[in-house]
Amino acid sequence: KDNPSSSAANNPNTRTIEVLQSMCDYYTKINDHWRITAYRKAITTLRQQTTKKITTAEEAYTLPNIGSRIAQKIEEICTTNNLRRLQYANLEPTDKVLDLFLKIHDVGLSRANKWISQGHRTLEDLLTKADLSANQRISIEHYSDLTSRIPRSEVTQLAAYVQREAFLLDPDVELLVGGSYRRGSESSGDIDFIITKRGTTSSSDLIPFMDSLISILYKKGFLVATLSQSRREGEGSKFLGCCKLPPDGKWRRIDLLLVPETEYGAALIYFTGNDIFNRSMRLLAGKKGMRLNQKGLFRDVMRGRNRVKVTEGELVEGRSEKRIFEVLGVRWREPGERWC
Ligand code: DCP
Ligand code: MG
Ligand code: MN
Repeated sequence: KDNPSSSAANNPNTRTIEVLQSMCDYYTKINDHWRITAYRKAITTLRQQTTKKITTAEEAYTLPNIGSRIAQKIEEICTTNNLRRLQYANLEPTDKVLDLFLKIHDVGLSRANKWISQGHRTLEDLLTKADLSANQRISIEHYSDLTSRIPRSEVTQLAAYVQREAFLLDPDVELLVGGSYRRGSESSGDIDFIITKRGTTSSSDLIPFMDSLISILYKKGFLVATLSQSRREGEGSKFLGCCKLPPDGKWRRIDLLLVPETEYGAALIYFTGNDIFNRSMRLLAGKKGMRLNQKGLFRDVMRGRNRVKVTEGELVEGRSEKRIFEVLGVRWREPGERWC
């Protein structure tokens, strides 16, 4: 029989197992039997992976007894060397501060921990003593607005406001609200617009429209901040910012995503989510020798060493959401059914 300690030392997944084990210990403390079992099974599977480090959720999910949620956690552990949820689970005072800081736009674990190690404990500390980017400052100044959920009725109003201005600029442009709103959630963290127009083949075709829309929405007092804006063709053109219903609505996070008609179906799937559903769809595409991303479903993607992509492959379908489900051989799921 193997010596358990020596095999543990050789297992490239030791660190991951350690973190999962402390999650499991936590669930043991709170008597969550279902999760205890799920974590134990996942740990057993990882212990058997003695030659390969599992670093992505996709890889993890293909292994026996690892579900999509734990698969995602494995990826998070490998990328951050820790797990946010675990730190929330313990009630150390610094963890509450961490929780507070992590909700600031663009702040990840390393930034938040750095502030903590510099002695900052409150938002006021950050505003007065920390070295902040313009976006971090905006996000802290409007912290309570930006971290509160947006009621569905308000998302509807915000959407109507943007759609009206967009229609006046160009009646042929279509703006649909994706994300949690499209899945039917009673409240959302932000508002995600997917913007397209018939006849477009590149997101850059929509950039002049986006520029005019943004400028008019600023003039009207609807847009109040720009967090980032990308006009690059590769990952698509988008605007991330903050808006409010004039004259004195709460500050809300808004995302505008420009999508050409040729990619609309794939973009709808991606931006409707949820993220776990997206992972399982991409995984399924992979199992069928295809690749799904926010631009389309592709076949014959050439990969070289270390699975690095050599070519994008041949586009199978991009326009139609329904068609992508069909080609993948999965039953159509209404947006409200797209979680896990
Ligand atoms: N998305 C994803 N993977 C990510 C982030 C996002 O697949 N890491 C996709 C799925 C999400 C969509 O983009 O549904 C929109 O992202 P949001 O962060 O706005 O998430 P939701 O709209 O789903 O939820 P929320 O109500 O918190 O905004
Ligand atoms: Mg959203
Ligand atoms: Mn969003």
